[in-house]
Amino acid sequence: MIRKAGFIAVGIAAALGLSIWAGGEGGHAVAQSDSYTIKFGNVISVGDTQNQGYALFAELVEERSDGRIKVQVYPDSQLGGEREMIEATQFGDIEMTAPSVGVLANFDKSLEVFDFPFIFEDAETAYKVLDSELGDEMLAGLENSGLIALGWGENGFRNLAMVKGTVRTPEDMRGIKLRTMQVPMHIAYWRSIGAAPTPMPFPEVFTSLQQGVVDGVENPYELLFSARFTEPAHFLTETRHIYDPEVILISKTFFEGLSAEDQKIIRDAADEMVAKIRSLKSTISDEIRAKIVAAGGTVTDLTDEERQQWIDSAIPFYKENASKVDTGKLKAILEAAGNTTYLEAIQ
Ligand code: EAX
Repeated sequence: MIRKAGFIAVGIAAALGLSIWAGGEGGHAVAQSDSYTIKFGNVISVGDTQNQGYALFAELVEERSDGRIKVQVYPDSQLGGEREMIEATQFGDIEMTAPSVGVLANFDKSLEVFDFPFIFEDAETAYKVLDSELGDEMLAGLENSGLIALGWGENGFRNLAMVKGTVRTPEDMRGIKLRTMQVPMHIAYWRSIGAAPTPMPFPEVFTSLQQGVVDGVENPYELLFSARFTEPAHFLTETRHIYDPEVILISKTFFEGLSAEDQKIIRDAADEMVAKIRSLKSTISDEIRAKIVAAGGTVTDLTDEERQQWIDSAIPFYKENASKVDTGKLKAILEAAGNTTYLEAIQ
């Protein structure tokens, strides 16, 4: 995986005007008194809540290091898609990124348990699981992939946005070309209910919607709106089918080359960033939902019966796929989330 990233890393290095990595260890040992810049790439729109959190992180790190450490945030996919940026971070060509957990699961299969639909009822339940020992263990596992996880970020609950008309039930998805992330379990779920999932990196989505390559997309309201996907895809349905945590990543080779003092500055600032993102996220969906409607979109809530149809639609998927992931972890998460429907389905 790391080797394959070479050409992408070259592209990013060129975009940043850096010299091109030519083999050996990625990252660089940094002496305690050194001044340096952390490049933090992400696909999120510049004003979105995540980037407000990343800006706070940059500010705190700079201030607490007396200006020695600068954090340069590159939002809006300036450095490419999420897979590319994860590879560049492994490589040490950029220092930080914060992808959706689903995309990251391509690099650490144990994270795939978060890619099962309808696990979490609300964000509080998700936080309880993410902040538990199990969540910590999953973050720590990323070290095997050349990445240090500084914490769980948050994208939020994902909803549907369609171009041609409102979707209410799983049956309505039959034959629909839905852009998904490049996430095997997401693709498998949508396929299992008869949709035609079309995986692609985030930077390609807007044009694909406009050109009719796909009939719809799914993402939290905030990103759907800020990335302007709701212009072509203005029929929204609040399915909340996936709670999407992001993971705040820093290059392992880079981080391990830092002094203990700098590592602490970075870790502490990351904790504050996560707290800020969560607090901003608590109200943003409703705010953005109102903006989508004001801009001429429609947002449909499911009836209880329709929601139940969605939940039931994933039972065959759980039965089929539970044994393909770390089943013990999946069960532990469902249990901690109080989700008996799928627990019973996979017993
Ligand atoms: O992590 O690709 C996506 O749809 C993600 O939600 C986005 O990249 C943010």
